[in-house]
Order: sequence, then C-alpha cells, then structure tokens
Amino acid sequence: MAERPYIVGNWKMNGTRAMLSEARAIDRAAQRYMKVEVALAPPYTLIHAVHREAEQIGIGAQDCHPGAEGAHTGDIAASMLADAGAKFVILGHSERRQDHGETNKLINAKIESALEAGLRVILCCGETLETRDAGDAEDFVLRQLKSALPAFGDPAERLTIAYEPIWAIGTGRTATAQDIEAMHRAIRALLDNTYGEDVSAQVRILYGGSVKPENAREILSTPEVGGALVGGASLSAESFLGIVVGAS
Ligand code: G2H
Repeated sequence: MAERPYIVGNWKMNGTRAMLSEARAIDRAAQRYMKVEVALAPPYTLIHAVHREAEQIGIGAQDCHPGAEGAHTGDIAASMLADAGAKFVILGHSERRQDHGETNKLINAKIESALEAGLRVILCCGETLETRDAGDAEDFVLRQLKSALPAFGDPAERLTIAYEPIWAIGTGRTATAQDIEAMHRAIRALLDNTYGEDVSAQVRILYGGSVKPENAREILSTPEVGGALVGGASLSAESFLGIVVGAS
C-alpha cells in the first residue's frame, strides 16, 4: 500500500445540489482517515458549492480549456476553476478523448495551462480492449503519455498519472493485479527516463476502472499503485468511503 494513498472521486456528468449531502458526508468521514488523501471532482456546476462544504477533501474539475480566457462559448479556463475553489483538474480522460476527439497535443496544452494556473493535474491514459488483445497495450499507453506529459520546470508533486484501461471503465471488469502492476511499472520507467528518478518518485500513479469497496484493498495493495480514480462508486458516500477504508 502506498504511504498516503490518493483516492479521487470522479462524478462525471452526475450530480445536482441534492448530491451536496454526499459530498458533506464524504468530507466529514475523511477526517477520520488522515492516512488517505481524499478528493472529489464534481461537475463544474457544483465545484464552488462542494468547495464551500469541504474542510478536509480536495476539490477538482474534470476538464479545462487550454486557453487563459477569451471567446470560447461554453468553455472554462483553468484559472476560473482555481477561482471557484478547484485544486486539481482531471485531463485526458478516455471519455473526453472519445466524446470530444481530444488529442494528446490538446491534452498537453491543457496540462500546461492548468499548471500555469496553479492547479494539480491528473493525467489519464489507457488502452482499448482491441489494443490489449493485440498485445500493444504498453506501447500505446506510453505513446499517449510521451506526447502529453508536460516539460518539467513545474513541481513534480503537482502531476499524477491515472492508468484507466478503457475496457474496465464502468463495465464491472477490472484488470488483474498483474496487468496493473506491469503497466504501472512501465509508466514509472517512462517517468524515470523523462524526469529522472528523484522527480519521478514524486509522481503518483493511480488505477481507475470499476474500483469499488470489494476490490479496493487488493488493487491498492498492488505495487506501484498510489491510489484510485473512482467513477460510479464515488456517487454515494457509503461506497466511496468503503474504498477509502480499503485504502487505510
Ligand atoms: C474510470 C472511472 C473513473 P468507473 O472512468 O474515472 O470510472 O470507476 O465508473 O469505472
């Protein structure tokens, strides 16, 4: 188990103000598990409200625009997220890549913009089932990261990687501990080569894809797993806290 596992809830396109009670319950309970770093990424519309409720947990967003400001109807800049109380932003999630055609180049620009605004970044990567079955999973994920990773100058502790095999997202399927460990080790080796071992050691690598209370402890005990990015199971305080307990 990592020294201080990082457990991040990604509410995706879920949540109205009625969900604030779940956020409040998560925040209150998180105070009993100080050995776990707990965070939530609600939809944009709830960031400020959840931020006002939260004393213990970190609040973040699920995307941002690469630009600083301007005529981009419907978009949100990283500085606006910071102003609303966000401390981090999830970038490059496979649902953004799939639904909005996001490229590694665009994701890299978003990362630079988020770091510039003082946010922490959770950079997502992961392969499809076809890619895994073809034996190309590792090459594919490393290529994604190579073209999206920021050039350092920024403190490494502000970058987190989330490995999320697409075929395990919201499907109830999870990768085996061996698959997860092998991919996380490959990502660590890439970070070592890119930034040097001292900087790389500060970058956490999370696993995401159908993490739930029943499998959390096993996944989080896998070597090189620094925490979890949790979708469906973060929507209720009870199941999300079950994962936090599994991490403690
Ligand atoms: C992967 C994950 C959270 P879920 O997308 O990012 O979602 O836990 O529902 O598979």
